[in-house]
Amino acid sequence: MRSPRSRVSFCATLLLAASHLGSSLTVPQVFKNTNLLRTIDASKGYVKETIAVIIENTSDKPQTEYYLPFSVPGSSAVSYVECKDKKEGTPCNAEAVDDSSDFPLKYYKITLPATLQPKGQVTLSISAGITGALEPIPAIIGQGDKQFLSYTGDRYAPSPYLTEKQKTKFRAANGEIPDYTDFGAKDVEKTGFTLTYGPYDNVKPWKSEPKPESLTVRFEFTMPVIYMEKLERDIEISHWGNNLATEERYWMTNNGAKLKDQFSRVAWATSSYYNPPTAAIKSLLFPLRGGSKDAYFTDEVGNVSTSRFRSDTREAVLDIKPRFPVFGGWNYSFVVGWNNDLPGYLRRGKGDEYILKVPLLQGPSQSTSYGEVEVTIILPEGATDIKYLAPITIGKEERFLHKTFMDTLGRTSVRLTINNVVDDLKNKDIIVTYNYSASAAFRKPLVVLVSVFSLYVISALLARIDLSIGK
Ligand SMILES: *[C@@H]1O[C@H](CO)[C@@H](O)[C@H](O)[C@H]1NC(C)=O
Ligand SMILES: *[C@@H]1O[C@H](CO)[C@@H](O)[C@H](O)[C@H]1NC(C)=O
Ligand SMILES: *[C@@H]1O[C@H](CO)[C@@H](O)[C@H](O)[C@H]1NC(C)=O
Ligand SMILES: CC(=O)N[C@H]1CO[C@H](CO)[C@@H](O)[C@@H]1O
Repeated sequence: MRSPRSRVSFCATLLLAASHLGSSLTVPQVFKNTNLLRTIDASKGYVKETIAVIIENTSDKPQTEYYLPFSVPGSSAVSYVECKDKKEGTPCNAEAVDDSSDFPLKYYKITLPATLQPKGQVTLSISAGITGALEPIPAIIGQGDKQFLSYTGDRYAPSPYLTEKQKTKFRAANGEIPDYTDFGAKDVEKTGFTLTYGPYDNVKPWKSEPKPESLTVRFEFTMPVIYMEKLERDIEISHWGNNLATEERYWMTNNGAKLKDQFSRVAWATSSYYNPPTAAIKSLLFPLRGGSKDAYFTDEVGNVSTSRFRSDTREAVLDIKPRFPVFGGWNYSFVVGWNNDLPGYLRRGKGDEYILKVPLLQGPSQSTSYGEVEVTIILPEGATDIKYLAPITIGKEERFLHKTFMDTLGRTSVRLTINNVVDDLKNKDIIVTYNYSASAAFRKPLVVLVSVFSLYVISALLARIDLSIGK
């Protein structure tokens, strides 16, 4: 018979074997972090967090699943997570865990690029874009004042495993860092744009109680905090016109510190002469692919003439100036669009199959984050069998027929919605394949021919009627 004592130790082993995280997520204690370096890059107006970590399998079984949480308090959110084996460069899959019982932590399940044998080690590099984590402090500033952003996060990188050694690097936009948490005892070091916290030894697995220690950094940010509340991006393919048309409708806000007093055009004009850095959005530069043409820029009022566009076969740039400088808390909606020759983006596959490769997101060269991005790909009439391969997890997908002038059926369209996007996604391609048969391709000229012919017949008839009246 078992003694009560052995039963107690059996329970203790069970407790050790699984640290309980809320009601639904249980992370098996099969790893330890041997060495972890966390980099928090806040130099772009949103946060990019990178974790480089050597993990070790501390169990007696081969392991493939590693868990990593990101802290997203308040209205902040994870935009994307990317993972790779740091040495080999092989990508690994990172999947959001549907569990919020450990708020503010958002967990990701990482599938290791290869099974890790007991005692085995692997170095992972995991990056995440995080939106809404920077707050202007002060929240309201004068027209010529400096702008500062503030970041608050955990002192220790949160992990469900023991971390033997760790450091955190915080990267600001420049060397002006008036306030930052100093835990004392040479815990933090400032060099240039960077603060380094640690090294810290043997940090225990994350627990919500007692409340984990946090660190706050307030730094100067001389650029605007460009935020697109919404972007509607339409990509329209015309086999017949041999054209790829792009149109983008933006609802933009400057998420920086709000303007204290009324805007002074005189002060603005005077200071503009010296062209000082400003937290207002004065212009936006859209780098486009080579060969782009027919670019336009309109807003609610109409065509905006203060835009410049230059293009050659290698590159193209559309430089737009909003009608007014967009200060913190101000909005500006506008539309840009351009054309490209289709052959640079579309190739023929087997049989009736076509393969389209276009950037999922383009947008301005300045760092930008997006609330909601809706990308609509409008294929020719009669396209079937549509499949796509996206560089990011798509939130929502809709398929419908888009009807325009002279279409009989409507064009096959796919609309993809993604939330909380950062510009790291810029220029990553989406690949769309579809079938488009010769008979479908013939429909358009046929419709045009029939309509022209009927017009001819009608006018001929009218002419005869005319004649008969004239008699
Ligand atoms: C706007 O500009 C485009 C292209 O430059 C031109 O075709 C169009 O007529 C203009 N519209 C207005 C209302 O000025
Ligand atoms: C800007 O747009 C947001 C969201 O559409 C709105 O809540 C806000 O009131 C607008 N701000 C101004 C100054 O119009
Ligand atoms: C689409 O094209 C591929 C390649 O030619 C072919 O295997 C497939 O059967 C086609 N699908 C349809 C519905 O025609
Ligand atoms: C079976 C086996 O070798 N398990 C080992 C897994 O790794 C930890 C340390 O990393 C060892 O303590 C285990 O013995």
